Amino acid sequence: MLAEFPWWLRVEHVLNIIFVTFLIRSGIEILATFPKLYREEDTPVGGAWAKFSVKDRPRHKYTPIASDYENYSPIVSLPGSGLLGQARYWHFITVIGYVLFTVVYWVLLFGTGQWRRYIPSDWSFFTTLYNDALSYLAFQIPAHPEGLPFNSLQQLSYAFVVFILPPFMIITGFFQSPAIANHWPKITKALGSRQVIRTLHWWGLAAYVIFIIAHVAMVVLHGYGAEVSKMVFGHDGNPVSGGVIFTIILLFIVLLHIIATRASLNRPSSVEKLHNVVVRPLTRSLLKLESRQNLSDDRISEDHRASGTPPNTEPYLAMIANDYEDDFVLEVGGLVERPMALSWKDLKQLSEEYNQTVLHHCVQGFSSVGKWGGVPLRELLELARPLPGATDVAVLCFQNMSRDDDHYTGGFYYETASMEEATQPQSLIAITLNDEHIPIKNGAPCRLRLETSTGFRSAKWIERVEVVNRYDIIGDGEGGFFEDTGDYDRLQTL
Ligand SMILES: Nc1nc2c(c(=O)[nH]1)N[C@H]1C(S)=C(S)[C@@H](COP(=O)(O)O)O[C@H]1N2
Ligand SMILES: [Mo]
Repeated sequence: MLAEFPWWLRVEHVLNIIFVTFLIRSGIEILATFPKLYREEDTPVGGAWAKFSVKDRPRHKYTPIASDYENYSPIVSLPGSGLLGQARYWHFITVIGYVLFTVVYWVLLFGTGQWRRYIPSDWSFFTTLYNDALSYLAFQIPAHPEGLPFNSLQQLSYAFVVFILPPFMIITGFFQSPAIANHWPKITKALGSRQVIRTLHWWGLAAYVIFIIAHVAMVVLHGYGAEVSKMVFGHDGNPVSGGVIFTIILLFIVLLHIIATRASLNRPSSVEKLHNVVVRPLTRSLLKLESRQNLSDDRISEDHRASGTPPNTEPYLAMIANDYEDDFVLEVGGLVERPMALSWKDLKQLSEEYNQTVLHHCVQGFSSVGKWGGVPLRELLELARPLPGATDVAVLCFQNMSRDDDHYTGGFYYETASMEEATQPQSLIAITLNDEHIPIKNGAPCRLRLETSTGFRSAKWIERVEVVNRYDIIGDGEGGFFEDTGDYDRLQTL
């Protein structure tokens, strides 16, 4: 029964090639935007244990994270050219299919007894394994045990990629989601926290790549036609037609990759639409996972790394230079019963020493731990009393990206959040970082913190909070600066 391959297992094999290659290419693009791996929870300049970068960079103390981007070729990454938003769309579209597929595959394997194909049933397996390894080292192809289509070494590596690697990648992948990681901070810590999880996910990628290289090499070594015939007809009896048909299937998969790459480069909004249909139900439900972080103070990063360049106008600089406790006012207005103008001191008083020590997840991959003090947004909203019909909260910034930041073009930075998100317990208008005024680079005098999303939604240098009944008429209508310009999702909970 195990000598031949049932039809569903052959279909599964093709789907697996599609899913895994899409995940690998888009995953490499995601890695490329912060091509470094860390052992610690945070990501100090110069502290990486691995770098996948060819660029030479100036060694300033303050290096903008945006300059870390690598633009890999579309041959290795999907879609190439450092398009992180598009790469994330593909990664998440694929992962939804991949998770469902893995579940169906396992159910079929266990339901039909085909799992015995991969999991050895007695201890003599290890003697066979040793002998088979010796055979390979002597450049001889080991014999198959009776009734099985592959030898012990193949069996072991298949067991690894079928039963161990997928759940490992799914868990380490999902725990990179800020919504998930920050809702279960203890599990996150037990897994080693943000950067260790990211590193583990990278090792999984390496394992997939090594497996694929070895697997393809073995197929060629054992005889391409006969081997792929098993994956077309279920047995090795038709090496010629099997070889031709399988090659056509592979070419079709290459075509899928070309179509996906071109779609991202030429019609990014159609990929976004596909993403919204497939992935939004998940990201929307992740919004229900409130951030429950209360990290211990000894985890606070020495330097909370920054992304983006501060506003560069005279009024802003004068305000900062003149100790803004009296000069700064945060306006809270729009669709509210009681518009307010709050000074830094007012905010300080309203905050009643409220603090949250939390892990920051930049969409590129860097992380820091900071203790943010300020006024929970829902308390501010309770004071301002949103009018009926209010749906979203917009925060508007002093910073204009074209004017202030060499890495970007576009207008004023802003962000919006649904009422549901804005009123979560750790959605915060922050005025202090680690008990001090927020440093300029991290958003002085005041910033938003949205702990269930990736970092770009936590707008810095804000001057106005505006309650609105629609956000599609602000900026380009996508809900925020990077949503407008960088193909990111407003519900960036993954
Ligand atoms: N106004 C403004 N806010 C911003 C940004 C920016 O460029 N401008 N960068 C965002 C990004 S991409 C991240 S990761 C976080 C970084 O916060 P930090 O600098 O305190 O680490 O701020 C976000 N808020
Ligand atoms: Mo970021």
